Amino acid sequence: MRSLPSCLFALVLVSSTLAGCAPRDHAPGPAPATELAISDPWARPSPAGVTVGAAYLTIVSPAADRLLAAAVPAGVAERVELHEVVTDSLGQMGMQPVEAIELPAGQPVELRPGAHHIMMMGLSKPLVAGDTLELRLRFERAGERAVRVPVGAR
Ligand SMILES: [Cu+2]
Repeated sequence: MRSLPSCLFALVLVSSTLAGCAPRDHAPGPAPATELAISDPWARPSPAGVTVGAAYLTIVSPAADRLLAAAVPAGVAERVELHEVVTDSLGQMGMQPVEAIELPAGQPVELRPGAHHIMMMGLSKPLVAGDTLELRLRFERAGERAVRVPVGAR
């Protein structure tokens, strides 16, 4: 499942170069990415009784873009926020919502524990290892993308 987004990406590349019909042997190395790529999505299982959960993934955008919002299907969570992790003047770690996550052109932006992440608040049921979360991401330039996020410990 983890390789699904990159497989889809490869399919898009193949179909967009069919017109040129270059033989594979003579292809001039990897083409520069023209599509936003999302890889390695995962969500942490949530312990029973905990109603918040976090999802992580890596985004590479060919052009500068911004992740503006994330959403899950109705009934899964009350709301979904983009969060950053901050350390206060006492050295205490906390997290807070951000308006957007900046995506510099061509640079992988990793949402991971201890950094930016997607926060689900008011989960109607715990996230259980083996489940899949249907996440929708909204980008300023690239528009909407659907991501299947496997739930599992890392
Ligand atoms: Cu958070």
